[in-house]
Amino acid sequence: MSQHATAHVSGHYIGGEWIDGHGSVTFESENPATGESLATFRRGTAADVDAALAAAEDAFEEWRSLSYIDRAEYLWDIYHELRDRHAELGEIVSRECGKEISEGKADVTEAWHMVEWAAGNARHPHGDVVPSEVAGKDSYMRRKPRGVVSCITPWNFPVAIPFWHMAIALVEGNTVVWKPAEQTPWCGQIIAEMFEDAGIPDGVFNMVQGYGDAGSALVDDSRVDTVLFTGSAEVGHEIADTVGGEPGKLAACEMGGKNGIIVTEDADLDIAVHSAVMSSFKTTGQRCVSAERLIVHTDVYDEFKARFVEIAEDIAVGDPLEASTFMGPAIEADHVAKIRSHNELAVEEGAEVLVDRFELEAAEIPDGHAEGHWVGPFVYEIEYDGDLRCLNEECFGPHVALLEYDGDVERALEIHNDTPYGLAGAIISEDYRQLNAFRDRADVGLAYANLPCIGAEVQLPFGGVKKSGNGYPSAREAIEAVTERTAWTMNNSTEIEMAQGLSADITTSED
Ligand code: UN1
Repeated sequence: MSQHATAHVSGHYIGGEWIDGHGSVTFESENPATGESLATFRRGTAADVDAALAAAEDAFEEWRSLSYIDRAEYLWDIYHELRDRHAELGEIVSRECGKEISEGKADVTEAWHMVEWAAGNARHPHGDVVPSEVAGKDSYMRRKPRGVVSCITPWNFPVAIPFWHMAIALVEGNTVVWKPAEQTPWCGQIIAEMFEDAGIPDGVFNMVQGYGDAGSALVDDSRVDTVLFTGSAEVGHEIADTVGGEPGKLAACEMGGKNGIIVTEDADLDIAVHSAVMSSFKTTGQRCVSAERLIVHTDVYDEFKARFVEIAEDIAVGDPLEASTFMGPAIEADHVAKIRSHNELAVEEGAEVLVDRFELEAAEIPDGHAEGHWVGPFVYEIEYDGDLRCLNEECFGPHVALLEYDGDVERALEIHNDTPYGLAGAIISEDYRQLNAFRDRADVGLAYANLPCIGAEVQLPFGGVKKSGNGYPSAREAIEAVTERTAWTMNNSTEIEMAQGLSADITTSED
């Protein structure tokens, strides 16, 4: 696809073919930094999802009968293409979702890391040899694919997260129907082209472009064995509820957070300020692991506040394609409105506003970018109260609260854990006891010490607790959600001998 494909309308990839599908509605991919249209796509319908699921179901038996290593070969082709096209694809990510260019490129890097992990894992053991009580028995834990996997992915990691889902699902022997986020269909189109270039057998990988209605069709259909979802808590909980009622079907939902960083009285403040700025403002606060709460000990509060505020006042918001930019725009106009309402809510609840760059000065907006969805940092301090909505509801923007605490690390942890979410968090301290207290007691799936709470690597399980996840981590651990385990026991003897001392004698009335 060319870099300006507005004249052309791109369709869906189903059963090894590019098709227009059943619907007549199209939608645009928009550059959030300029408002310009990048390309036009067909909006998928329930009938298109139906066709894709039929193709995926048809392709399953043949695909599962290949070896892991043969299946992984297709992914290695994609791995090389991702690497070869790094700069080009990084720029496309930045243009389509507004992340600054180093983040656009890191998204592509994270994608090939995941492909490398999943395809490399094809040569690693996939189960365990388990001892038996009975010498003549061999027991094994084996894995087999679940079948058809639906993947629904977000716009903020438009290349990496699709591969968190699909690389593992495919290597494990499942077939896939994927719906990319409606904000980033261009990245979706390119990834589908890569699968086509790799020559993946027809129907093994399918992509339907579209909105939530296509996503619902992908969740509801009885041919789907696993739904992999990464996105908002609102949608994720709906999916988990729907799927929970269907026996045999499984949903792995990774959602957001109201992530916090604790800065104790023993913190190195250079590390604290650096980590907080990265966690709150990188990706314009639009990571599910971004920090919206900074919980700072009273002994270091004033100094931390002064240093953090000074940077927030000045942080470079601008054209995502410029290397000097730290924060690009928000993804879309509706999201800007949502960020505004979170900022207003904090004020209504008594926030003392320290930095308000929500409306950027005209001079801060780069030339030719007036139609972009610009927002800057919003920093406030507020007295901690567990009932405040602003401390419980995720904004998904550059919106961050400073909370002063007094007392020991247990007090900081109490505040830290007092949200419905539990995805990521960090502690900044030079005292190893405080670090270990956080490691053991923070209600999060991703915990960091003396680091930002963003930037997890793919070889770690990625997932949260409480409202942030439903118990099936993504990335490396998606393997659990796309396979069934079989406990396989084989007898090498001609006698039947049972475990637990259970008698294997058959007695009859004659005995
Ligand atoms: C997300 O925040 O939506 O840990 C995903 C990170 C990235 C993935 C983030 N590897 O920051």
